[in-house]
Amino acid sequence: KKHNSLLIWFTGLSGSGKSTVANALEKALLEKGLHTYILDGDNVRNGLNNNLTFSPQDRTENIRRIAEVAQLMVDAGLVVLSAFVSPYQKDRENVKSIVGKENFVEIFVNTPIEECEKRDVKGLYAKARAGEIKDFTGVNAPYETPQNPDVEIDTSTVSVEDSVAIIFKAIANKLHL
Ligand code: GGZ
Repeated sequence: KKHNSLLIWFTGLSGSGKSTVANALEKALLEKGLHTYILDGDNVRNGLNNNLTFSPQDRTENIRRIAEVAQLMVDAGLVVLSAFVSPYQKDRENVKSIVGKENFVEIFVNTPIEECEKRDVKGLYAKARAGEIKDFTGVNAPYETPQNPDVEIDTSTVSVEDSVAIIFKAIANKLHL
């Protein structure tokens, strides 16, 4: 492989800690001199994918476009960290086939929904419970548990720092570190 590039795919419920861990991991990778980019809801759903809802069909299209963008970035030599709920197994498998299995690492942020809901950073769980959001993952839309993730972390019991160390160890080999 020409570049030190990789797609690090975080999947998990809203509030599970995907973005927090991805941001901390990015810092560690930057310190190693790698070139990185974070894809998340803030920079993708507000722009490229601002015509998509949270219906099953639109989530599939959301993830497909993200995978194609990530593929270009991996091609350009970046370590891409992505933080999307990505609740469907078939969508995550499609990402892996788009970027190639040798360029793909799956991180399952398996924080219990009770903890995610307790955090409720954006108040979305409360709204979903009140019936104000339909199709909210974990409340009234499914989350299909990853069957064979490369790494699984629970941010209710493992610190961000330790989570980064665990992931770093799992990917160091692939990044020739
Ligand atoms: C799940 C939703 C929903 C619904 C808005 N279901 O904690 P957040 O706020 O920042 O992360 C969630 C984000 C999920 O967008 P993704 O693009 O990651 O989803 S998917 O991969 O399934 O396409 C949450 C917010 O958007 N949000 N409505 N109904 N999360």
